[in-house]
Amino acid sequence: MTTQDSIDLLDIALVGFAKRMGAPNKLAHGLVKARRSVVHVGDVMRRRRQGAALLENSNWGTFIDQASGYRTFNPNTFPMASAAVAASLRIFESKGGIEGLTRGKKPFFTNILDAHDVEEHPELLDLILSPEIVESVTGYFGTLPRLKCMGVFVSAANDSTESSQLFHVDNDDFRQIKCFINLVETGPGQGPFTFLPAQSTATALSALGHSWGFGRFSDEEVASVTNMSESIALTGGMGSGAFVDTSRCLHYGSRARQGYRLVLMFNFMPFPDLKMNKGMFDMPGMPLFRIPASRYECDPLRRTLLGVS
Ligand SMILES: O=C(O)CCC(=O)C(=O)O
Repeated sequence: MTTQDSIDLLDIALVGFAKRMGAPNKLAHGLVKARRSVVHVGDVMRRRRQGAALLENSNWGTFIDQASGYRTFNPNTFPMASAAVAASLRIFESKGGIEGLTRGKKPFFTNILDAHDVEEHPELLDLILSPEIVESVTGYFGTLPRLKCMGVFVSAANDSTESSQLFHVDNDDFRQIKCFINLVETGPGQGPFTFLPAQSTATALSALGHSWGFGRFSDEEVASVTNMSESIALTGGMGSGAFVDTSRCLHYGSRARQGYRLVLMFNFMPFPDLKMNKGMFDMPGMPLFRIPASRYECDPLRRTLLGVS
């Protein structure tokens, strides 16, 4: 058993105890967050200081809107984006494209990126850890984030509407940022990532009687409490995309009915996050969690962003 496993067992026990004492789910998990923050207080303070220093002369700190929990962007917003898009497409082609796809645990949303690809294609981390992106996410969290996972995800044509193809919010923290970048021209039939802004989500979840935690909702349930014209689908050309707080914005994706969708997705979390170890590492098609950091041996900022120091 690793240290991480034993810490998770302790936190699982803490959640169980708090719930038995009558605490709501969100409060029970808030206790876990507080416990982890106390254990890592030195890192928490250091990340806050580093984040504040980074934002001192930055124009990006308010790029992601706090109230709505998202920000869309176009192919020209980030200087390093076109090189990262081109590298992602080379990786996809080198693995046989859509014909070569072996579907993973989630057959409709399969990551094809591995650690070797990240080492061979530095353009990916050049973008993800670029000042513009790091400062945007730091501004949203108010502290230096941790890059939790990344992937090049293929959503092959399918006829299912299940799991993350249904409206849900992610419950591995109270806030997080996922970035989705379209790698091919994406139309409404190709399963675009689709979400409701945080304000509409809060109204909808409270009308649905949903307290924080696990839950998936049909379109009809969400439509019964929301004006669906507020939903935003990330259709658009290569390099278009968005930052979305998937803990605060109801979302779904991969309802690819006509053709396939291909996205570069990466996920920044506050530190420490609330994730309980579910043994999802290294499963075929799941996001890449063990992101190679060897390139950054002399780069303390990027090592911190990757969670290795
Ligand atoms: O684009 C998709 O398939 C949805 C993915 C999703 O729900 C997530 O990453 O949280």
